[in-house]
Amino acid sequence: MGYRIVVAGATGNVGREVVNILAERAFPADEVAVLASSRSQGIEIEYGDTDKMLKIQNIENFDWSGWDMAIFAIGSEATQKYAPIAAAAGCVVIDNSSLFRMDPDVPLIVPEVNPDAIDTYKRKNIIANPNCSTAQLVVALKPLHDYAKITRVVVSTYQSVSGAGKEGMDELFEQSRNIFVGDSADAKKFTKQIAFNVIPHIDSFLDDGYTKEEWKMMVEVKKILDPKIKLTATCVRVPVFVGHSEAVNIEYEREMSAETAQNILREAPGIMLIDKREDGGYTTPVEAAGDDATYVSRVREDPTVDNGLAFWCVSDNLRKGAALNAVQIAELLGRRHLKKG
Ligand code: 11C
Repeated sequence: MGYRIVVAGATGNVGREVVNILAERAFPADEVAVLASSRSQGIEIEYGDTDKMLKIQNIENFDWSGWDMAIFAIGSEATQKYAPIAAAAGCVVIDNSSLFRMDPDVPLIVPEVNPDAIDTYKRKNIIANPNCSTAQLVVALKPLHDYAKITRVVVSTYQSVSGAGKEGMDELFEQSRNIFVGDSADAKKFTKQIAFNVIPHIDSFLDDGYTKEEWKMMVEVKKILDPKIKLTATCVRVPVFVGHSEAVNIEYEREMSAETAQNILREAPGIMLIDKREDGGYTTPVEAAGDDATYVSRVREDPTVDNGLAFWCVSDNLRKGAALNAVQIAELLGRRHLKKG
């Protein structure tokens, strides 16, 4: 016997990936329900590369009882409305939005990093999935932190437009084409032209001058990995369709040589170390897109601080940053708490 699992927001960038990844990983599902708004009701979508087709159901009148778990990719506003209804009906919600991440009664999980934290999920029947830029970072930081405690992280991100949804991808495509043919490049989704440009602004501004995206990295790393880690971030949108990159600078309590870090990362779960100190001996977002791994390259010591280390890290933001991590949480939940068969 397998699970009855729901994907809410199955027509969006992340929801589509969730459906593909469930099929790809042969998630033990007896039944998969795909939900979206009434606009998409009745549309048929493929269950990955299988022959199976799934019909979109209207989330507004969906009956959540009898479903084991639901992966939500519908944004904070709709999550606020539907997650409590699903959770109260006994369907465990694995939520991609930022709504519940910092709720002390909701575990925020990256399975390679803090699997044990899932054990408190029953407090609300909700489990949160972190922000994409946090997920790949903690996968890389965790094994290094286990060896020599991290005290401070300075991270600069280079985030793809798919993080801003389909509208973000469409805007990069249309602006690039318009500029080529000499038309205007009006910004709609982003605050400035994104084609052939970079924008040092993701999500809304906070009073202290940081953006919410930067704040999320700071607080989520503390919640998932270690509240003692101090982190400062600068989050930048770049004209890349899929794949977030991060330049990471770390200070440790004790010495961490580049060679030790490379050896640790080579063995670490979820990490692919591609670090040849030669032309092209590193990974870029184009190569990471479509893959599950978090790629780490350019590992080197930082001689300007005590026990400093720097590296470059790239991952598919729609997969490890969102859909894959959510499916891994569903698998973890099944293994630890909702055993079937
Ligand atoms: C971006 N990281 O690239 C964002 C998208 O809190 O889940 C995901 C936002 C979130 O724009």
